[in-house]
Amino acid sequence: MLKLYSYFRSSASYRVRIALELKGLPYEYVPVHLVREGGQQLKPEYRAISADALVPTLIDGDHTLQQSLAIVEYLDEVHPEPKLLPGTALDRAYVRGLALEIACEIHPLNNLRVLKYLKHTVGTAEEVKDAWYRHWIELGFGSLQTNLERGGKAGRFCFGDTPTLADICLVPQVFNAQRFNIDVGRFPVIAKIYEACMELPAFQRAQPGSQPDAE
Ligand SMILES: N[C@@H](CCC(=O)N[C@@H](CS)C(=O)NCC(=O)O)C(=O)O
Repeated sequence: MLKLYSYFRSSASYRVRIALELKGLPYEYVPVHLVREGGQQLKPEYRAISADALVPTLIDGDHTLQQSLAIVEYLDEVHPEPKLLPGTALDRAYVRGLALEIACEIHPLNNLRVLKYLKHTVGTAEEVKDAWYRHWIELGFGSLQTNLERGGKAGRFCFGDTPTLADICLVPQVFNAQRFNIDVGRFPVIAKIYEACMELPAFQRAQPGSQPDAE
């Protein structure tokens, strides 16, 4: 049985949960509370599993896997149906490009440890920190939407009519945006794809509110 160290609100964990659900893979859910007790990810027990103290971590047998995109691609290789990446090298590069726009250009700037550093070390006021959060999402969503339009490959989803790695990254990022009161309707292409994804039971089962540690 696969074991996933996750936090219900963690968007990187959410990516892996979507992939597991799309592929119908059962897994044990191990909650790591990122806020309680100063952050359970920082405790020695979890650091023994994840040196950089981040979720998700996927355990497959004797193997410990980190980094959500690497985990999703691993699952896609080992359990190829339904495929989460398209069939040609060019299309795979396109889909990975969309996914990485979110995973590299937006998400890391808004990670909890970055926000904590801004607040506690830099001394940033709460409203400035929130503005920072919204800034990077809005900037990133603007260019993501342009790239989706220019790419001309979107159907119901980012690439055609079946979900791919790009949708797996897009949905959790929209969830984060909504939490910070960003009007995602300003990015109609993204909003439409998000709605199409959320019609699928796999995305619904993976969403934060459906997790055992949801609050
Ligand atoms: N690039 C990593 C990002 C992992 C990550 O940033 N996880 C966040 C939750 S979404 C986390 O564990 N944050 C804890 C912290 O910042 O202390 C991945 O894709 O797995």
